[in-house]
Parts: sequence; structure tokens; C-alpha cells
Amino acid sequence: MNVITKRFAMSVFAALVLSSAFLGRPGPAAAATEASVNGCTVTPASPYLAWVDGVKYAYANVYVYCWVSRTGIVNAQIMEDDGVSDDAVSGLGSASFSIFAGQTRKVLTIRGRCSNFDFGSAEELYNKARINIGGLNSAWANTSNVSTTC
Ligand SMILES: [Ca+2]
Ligand SMILES: [Ca+2]
Repeated sequence: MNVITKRFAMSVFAALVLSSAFLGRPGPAAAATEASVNGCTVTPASPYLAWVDGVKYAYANVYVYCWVSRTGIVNAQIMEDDGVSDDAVSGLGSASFSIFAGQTRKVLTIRGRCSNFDFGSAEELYNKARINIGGLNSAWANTSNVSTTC
């Protein structure tokens, strides 16, 4: 390869590496805001903050809609976006639910202590959730980030 061809090949390679890095990035940017499996859809709601006994907590609700009557399990967790490795704000919440056809219900509220993960700047909290119906897991669904100071 001459120098110009080689440079062009290198820049194409660099662009591919960059784009795959962005496409492969885990976290809210890559996930859908709802996920479905076996007749039900899970929708995590954005985290919100509340003071309880002088402690600042992040709370988040999770909603499930089923177009057929179903029993299942929901998992959810509040996270802080840190790019490569996100921090857990809450533990991994779990609850079972039974829903009639055509019903939407709040099936879980999780909470975790709001901590100063990003020193000197705001935290970016999001809620992720999935459901398991009849032994099948949905994909994880994520809210977009909520920028807040913990
Ligand atoms: Ca962050
Ligand atoms: Ca901070």
C-alpha cells in the first residue's frame, strides 16, 4: 500500500472501531424503553428522589401490561450511568405478579440510597427492568438518564 492508501485504510479502520465502540456500549443509550415476552410488556419508570428520615433516596416504579392473563416475575434496579461500568444505586429488586388481560399495573417500587458517585458533578440515574413469563426472560428495558445531585 502506498502512504495515502494506507492512511485511508487506517482512518476507515479507526472509524469502524469508534462506531462499534458506540454501538456496543451497554447502558441506557443502547436499550429500549420497554421490553416484551410471552404476552406482557414491562416499562420501567424514571427514578425520582425523596428524603426519608434525613436520607436522600432514589425511588423507581415498574409497570407491566399484559394482553393475555399472565403470572410472572419482574426484576428491576436503579443504576448510575458511568459509561463502561455503571454503579448500582439499589439492589436488584424482584417481585411476582398476576395480571389480567388488558391490564396495566405498577408491580414493583424499588429504592436505593442516592450516593455521590460522580464527584464534582451530577449523577445520571436510570431504572432498568425485565420480566420473566413462563420461564422466558424479556430483554432489559431502560429509562433514559435523570440528571440529579445526590
Ligand atoms: Ca455518572
Ligand atoms: Ca455527584
